Amino acid sequence: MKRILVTGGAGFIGANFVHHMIAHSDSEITVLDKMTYAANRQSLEGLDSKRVNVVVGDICDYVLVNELVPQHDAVVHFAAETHNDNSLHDPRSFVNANILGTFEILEAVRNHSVRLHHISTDEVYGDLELDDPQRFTESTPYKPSSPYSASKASSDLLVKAWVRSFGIEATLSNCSNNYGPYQHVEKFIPRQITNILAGQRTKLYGNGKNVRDWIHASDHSSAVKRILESGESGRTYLIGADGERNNLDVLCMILSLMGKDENEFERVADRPGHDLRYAIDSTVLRTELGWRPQYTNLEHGLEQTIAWYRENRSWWESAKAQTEERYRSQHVTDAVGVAR
Ligand code: NAD
Ligand code: TDX
Repeated sequence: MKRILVTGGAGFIGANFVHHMIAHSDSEITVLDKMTYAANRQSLEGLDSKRVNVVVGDICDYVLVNELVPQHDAVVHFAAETHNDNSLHDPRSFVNANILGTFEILEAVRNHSVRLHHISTDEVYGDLELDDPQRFTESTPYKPSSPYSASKASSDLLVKAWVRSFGIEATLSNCSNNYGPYQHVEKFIPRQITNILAGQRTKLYGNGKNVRDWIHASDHSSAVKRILESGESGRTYLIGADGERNNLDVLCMILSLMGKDENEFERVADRPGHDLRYAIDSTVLRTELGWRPQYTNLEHGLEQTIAWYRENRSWWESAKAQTEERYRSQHVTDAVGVAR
């Protein structure tokens, strides 16, 4: 796996993956990224320019994708529209990037016989009750709830069909909620951290009982590297680090780590269709491929993440005002009409 094409490499997890591969392999990487609002060029600064090349472009661009794919040994496909709240207001961009974009990547890896690893999410499985003893496994049926998760589920199904019908060499992974450096301030954890750093109140959707299964982006990267090296074509691997917490607990942890009173938050309108709980059983990845997460203490991982946002204000400050403005304009069009 010497030459790797990383789609979406200027986004949160893609950038963490590029840093991980540069530090832990001798790969040469081409990033293909459209540089949407979610991308940040600064996330790739300081990397060896002999090993990392950035191409600004769209995965839906047939000509560009077919020019780049054959120059590589593998494609790791992160590029997507990723924010659930946005998918409720602009589903078209999710269908375009996540479904049609994945289709173009699939056709190119098929035409040029290049290995693919497709990055997906646990949200394709829908949600679990809070007291359900089950967690998601590789055989859980798909039951996505939002336009975002439905578009990711569609992209997964396309990949599986291209493996079965055309024999392409591809693996898939479905991972739980990531946190860590370089995450856009629209997402839950960075939104709360940067609200506190900017002197604003933190925002909790609904009653805060919704559970997410947190994993550090660096552990997601090491899992993807392991699958690229040893995964079996056609297989799906679930990636998770046993990090289930409800949103209220995570918010209280952030407030306390940042020296604030645990009551200093605002309850805002809930997300329509809000998934209740996600939980990943990553036994297959651990037993078959021997993967282990390094970040097993969420509080410690959050402490490091808070320090990163404190020390890298220039990375997030310009996106902050725009993001909060987008939240304000989105809730105006919501039926509930309460500030989010
Ligand atoms: P992100 O929104 O931070 O980054 C997405 C990147 O894709 C951006 O750099 C954007 O510019 C790029 N992009 C979007 N549309 C594009 C297009 N048409 N052509 C080229 N580039 C395009 O997302 P993320 O959180 O880093 O997620 C990356 C992948 O991981 C996604 O596929 C997502 O579904 C998956 N995932 C995310 C999480 C999570 O917790 N964030 C969990 C599991 C899986
Ligand atoms: O301000 C907020 N307050 C709040 O309570 C925000 C932005 C979110 N929330 C809640 C909603 C969710 O229950 O926090 C939880 C996490 O929200 P997000 O960060 O928006 O993530 P989620 O919707 O769970 O999806 C994420 O994980 C799976 C990523 O955005 C997806 O791309 C990934 O597939």
